[in-house]
Amino acid sequence: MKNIKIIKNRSDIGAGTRGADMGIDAIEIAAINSKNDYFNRFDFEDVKTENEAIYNEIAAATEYKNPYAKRIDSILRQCTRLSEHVATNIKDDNFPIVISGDHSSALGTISGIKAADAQKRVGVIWIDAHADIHSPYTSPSGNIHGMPLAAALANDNLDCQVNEISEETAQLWNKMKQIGVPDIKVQAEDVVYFGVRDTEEPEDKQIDKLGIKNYKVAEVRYRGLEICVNEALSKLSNCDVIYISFDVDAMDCDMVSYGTGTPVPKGFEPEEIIVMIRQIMASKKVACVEFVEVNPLLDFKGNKMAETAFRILEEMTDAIQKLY
Ligand SMILES: [Mn+2]
Repeated sequence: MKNIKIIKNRSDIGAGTRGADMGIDAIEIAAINSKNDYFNRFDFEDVKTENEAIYNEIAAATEYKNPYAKRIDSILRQCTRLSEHVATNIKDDNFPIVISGDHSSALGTISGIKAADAQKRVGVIWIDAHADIHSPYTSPSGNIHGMPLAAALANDNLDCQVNEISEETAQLWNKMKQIGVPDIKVQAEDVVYFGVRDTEEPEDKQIDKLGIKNYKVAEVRYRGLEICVNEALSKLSNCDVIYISFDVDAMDCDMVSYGTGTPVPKGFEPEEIIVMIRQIMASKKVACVEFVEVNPLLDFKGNKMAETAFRILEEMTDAIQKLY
């Protein structure tokens, strides 16, 4: 049985709104308030953050130079650090559960999975309201939490270029693609989306061009969750390992909570996420999972988003303990 390792990555500098760095603590408080000793049961590691980049004048000057990839120098360091934590734990035969702030971290996690064994083909199941496949060349906001998949695929989508980026941004962005291993981490055919429903035009074109399958909420309900997850797993059957990236905004904000940076209605129910993740876990191919974008500062239902995330985390951990 693998030893579970919780990796706490309290970083929110890839988001446009502050507070996702507190998501981990909100999840821990959800556990404490339900008298659950979850966070005492497992080993954990804290990843050093760069969150001071928000206040630091030098970093602010860099932000001015990189408007289409805000705080990219700090995010590059943060993702590199997270990548090292993930790679070390996988090499030690641990099962890393990464709890991050904003979703830019996923690039670090994927890079770490690839760095642990570059020969292994990595499949990605991306459960999210957003496609996160912008590059600095296409992003309307310049927030890097919308870009991790583009960096992992090493695909800038230049056909849809909107922004003229600086030389500095271009160089740092290329370094983002080199974290962990110098090559691309994931092939487009090995990526599957669940629940993506809030995209911009350059992303739509890129998803079409790369042929990435998106299991929309309506399709999943119409065809059946089990059938869709089975189909996704068979699409990834040539992958040696699978990474699950769970952005809590995949869930329906009206039904669950607005405690996340970019809430979107008409998403999944928590129960659907639990069934989905349990079925993916049953493939016994999952090497790492990540939870992101819980922002308790935006939650007007108390701590509901973190409580929901914790419930999913517990179910998922139970599946890991039984199967890995
Ligand atoms: Mn996301």
